[in-house]
Amino acid sequence: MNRLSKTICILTVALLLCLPGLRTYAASPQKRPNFLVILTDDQAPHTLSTYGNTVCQTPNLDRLAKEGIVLDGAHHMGSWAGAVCLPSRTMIQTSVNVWRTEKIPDVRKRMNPKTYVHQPQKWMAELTEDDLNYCSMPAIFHRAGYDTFRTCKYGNTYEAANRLYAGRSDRHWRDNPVESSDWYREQVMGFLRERESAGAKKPFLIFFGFCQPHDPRVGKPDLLAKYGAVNENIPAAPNPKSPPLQPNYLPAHPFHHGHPGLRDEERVQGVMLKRDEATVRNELGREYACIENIDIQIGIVLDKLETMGELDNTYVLFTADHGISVGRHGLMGKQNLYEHTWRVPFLVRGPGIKPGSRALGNTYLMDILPTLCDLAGLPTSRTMDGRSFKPVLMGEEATIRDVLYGVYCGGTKPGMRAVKKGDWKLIKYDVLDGLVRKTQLFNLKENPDELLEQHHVPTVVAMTGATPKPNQRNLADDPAYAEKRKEMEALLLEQMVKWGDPYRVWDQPDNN
Ligand SMILES: [Ca+2]
Repeated sequence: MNRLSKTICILTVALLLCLPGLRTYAASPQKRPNFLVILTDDQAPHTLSTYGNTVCQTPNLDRLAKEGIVLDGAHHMGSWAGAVCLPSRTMIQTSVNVWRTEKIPDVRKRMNPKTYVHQPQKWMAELTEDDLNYCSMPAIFHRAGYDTFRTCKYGNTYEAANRLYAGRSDRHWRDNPVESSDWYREQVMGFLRERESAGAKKPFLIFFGFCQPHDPRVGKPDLLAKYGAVNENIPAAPNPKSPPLQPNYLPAHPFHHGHPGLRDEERVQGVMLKRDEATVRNELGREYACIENIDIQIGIVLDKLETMGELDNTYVLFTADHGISVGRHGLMGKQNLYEHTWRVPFLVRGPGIKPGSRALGNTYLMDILPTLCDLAGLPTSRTMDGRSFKPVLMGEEATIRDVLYGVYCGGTKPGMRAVKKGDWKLIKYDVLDGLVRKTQLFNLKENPDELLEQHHVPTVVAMTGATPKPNQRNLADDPAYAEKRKEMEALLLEQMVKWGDPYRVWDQPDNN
């Protein structure tokens, strides 16, 4: 290199270092964000104060909501099995839609704790780019240099992706449920303490799951007492300290849900087929006791992240695998498409998110993975059906889609379908070999709790203390809304075609 070339080279380097953007990059490359994805098992948004609950106390989740964004329109897409967890959790890990999850050959495969040896490096190495799990949550973030860790339940969850987390500490959902939430928290704390002592520099992705408030909702004694609930020997009269009935409580659903023998509707410990006030209020007390305990565990982890100086560089997401009824509409389970069950709570805190913000979002759980990729600056994959809602989190958009589609067909076929657009929602039931064929049409702005004719019955009003307005009912057969129903019916069919729904309900054209 001659003198002139050297001079030009030095001047060029000096000029580049003077450019503000490049100088910043050269001095300190931007730190990549961490992710803490918190997932509860069977929790309706309505259990949190940020969604209007005035009884269940969750100060740590309230803080998360206050310091981040709350989504009012987060949904799971549905299920083809009574175990709604299974497709839901598969959608979270892979971002494929509900019907595609059904076709995954090993989707029902379970971990056997007696023979399981965790070998994530081996399993990662065996993946080819054609494998769906190549673009699963743990695989993508592992390849991107993240330290991935998972603690959650095994059983009714997607094993082929779960085993790809570099660190894994799972246990069965029925294994000592009263202290399970503390146990899951301790697994995360152990992971964080190890990172701390090792001086770990890699960014992390932690998948932090709980197996509550799923039944049996075995609460700790002090929290049960606080919510006037007991685990056993439920009194015939309601405990006055137990939570009040929900405004859409019913003593029975007006028609059969279509899944005979369904565990969640018939065999929940302490509930079984009972829907009386004392039983439902006791179950709500048990549920709230479990949720407050979960909140305590989340608080401990968030405090630890703050102490480690990691909290402000971490996206903390809180959601559930689906909602649940617990007495609303006379149902107990998660196998329906009312708002309490179709929707999920969704809170996010992290870099760039305006504290105290709120948006509709219109998201599915399968959107989580592309969103995490987007937030981490990683490419998404063509295998994903979900889409990033980062623009919603950053306050740039209110929603990422206009229309939402929901499925339940774990019982008799074709089952239930729902579609929602704007204020309007349609649900159709075609079950028990044509014995139940029903349509419901709701204006959710005027009737957010999806009240039915049965909610107007004086004995029900006396129990809930909520007097419905005349138009707070199913509008499907009201001639004034015939056009709206027609429009929503067409929209439902369009969505069923779009997502590859293999079934049609009785009044839709045959798809053969
Ligand atoms: Ca669940």
